[in-house]
Amino acid sequence: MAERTSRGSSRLAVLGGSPAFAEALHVGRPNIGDRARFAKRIEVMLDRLWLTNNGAYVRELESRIARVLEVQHCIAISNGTTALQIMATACGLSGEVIMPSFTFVATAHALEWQGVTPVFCDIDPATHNIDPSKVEELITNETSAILGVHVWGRACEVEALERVALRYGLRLCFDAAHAFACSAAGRMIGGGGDAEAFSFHATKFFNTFEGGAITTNDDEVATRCRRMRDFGFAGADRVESLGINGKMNEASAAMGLTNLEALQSFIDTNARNHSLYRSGLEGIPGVALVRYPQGERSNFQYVVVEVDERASDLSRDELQAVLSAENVLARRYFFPGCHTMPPYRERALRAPLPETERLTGRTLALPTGTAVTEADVVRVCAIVRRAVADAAAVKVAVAASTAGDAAVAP
Ligand code: T4K
Repeated sequence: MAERTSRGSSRLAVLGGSPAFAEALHVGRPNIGDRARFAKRIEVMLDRLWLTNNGAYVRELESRIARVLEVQHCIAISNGTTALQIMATACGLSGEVIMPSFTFVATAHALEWQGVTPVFCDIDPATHNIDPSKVEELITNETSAILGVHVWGRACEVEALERVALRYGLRLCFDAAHAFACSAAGRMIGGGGDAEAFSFHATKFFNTFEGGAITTNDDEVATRCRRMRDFGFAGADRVESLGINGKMNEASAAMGLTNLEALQSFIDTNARNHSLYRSGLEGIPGVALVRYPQGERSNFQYVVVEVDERASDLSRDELQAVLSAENVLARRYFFPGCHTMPPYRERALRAPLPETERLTGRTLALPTGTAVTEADVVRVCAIVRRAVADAAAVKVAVAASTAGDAAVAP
């Protein structure tokens, strides 16, 4: 990969210096395995004249993923949102489902699109995941399931959620979009609850361009998912259920097989970047890096900081503006929270979400992945450090540039 040209001056760009990066440094650049092996697979696919519909690459990918995730069934799907939808229907989710609001909006939309109402539950500020102790108060006669999200790839409290689900006879499913190759209490994420749904979107740790999968140890759920991703077909001309087109194509599966071969190198690069961020951000007041649990397997795909303005004297949004002026495009995942977005914002919350609301104002995802070099990380950390050190001047400059933007807005 070409070395990114970086420049920058001793002054922050927001204070009149030149940007540290000549080209944009993104969050979510794809991790891509060996190009020659991918190209070879595409040649074979073209020779085979088999492009989709449960092709050889899809079947190979499914069995390899099932082995990596130590789960009985893997059903490859066209994207993570469709995987959530098929999982929801295959697991019999109906009425209301309890889930966190602190997630990408696709988690809520997938349910709503199926005619299932998301009921938002607050999170545990220590884990950023659904708080099992707050689930019970949200359960009604309409509740059919709990849908946990392993945010940043850090596992939900699976056992505590299992206990609540068991006590009330609820289904338990997981959105594992962030959690490929991560573990929970020593077990690979993928075999939890009734089923788990992954995203293999381009920005995810493991990508198939667009793609996803449902994993489960339940034979019946697996059979239903397989049928439903193919219009409900159970054999030629035999439709046995409602279905949709959720099939993964062969080019995506070829990308998946290639990226699986490079999985360890992706983890190593992400772990290196995460550790560099940890040392580079150490001691900056009010900027806390979200850590991955010791003793678990992690993909380190998200470098997220929590900004506490009381200590940093800079808000998360001001820090984002500082980074943006340097051409570092940090993202406010997951702002502003699903419950504030249409159609959910029209509905009353069943219980307040104070921790969710606090956190959505504080988190910022910084660039990492195989496209981000050690030098990039060092430079980003230096910008953050300088921004907090110069907080008073930065605040004024950001406010002035925001006012300027507002003045030119149509
Ligand atoms: N559940 C959870 C918890 C999720 O996080 C997601 C997806 C889903 C479910 C649904 O799975 P999918 O149906 O997507 O498979 C991005 C992704 O589009 C989305 O997949 C992801 N979560 C979410 C967290 O992030 P945006 O709106 O931030 O996407 P976008 O297009 O702004 O791209 C993000 C960054 O990635 C940009 O800075 C540019 C960079 N990028 C993106 C693409 C597509 C690249 O450098 N190359 C690329 O090819 O949502």
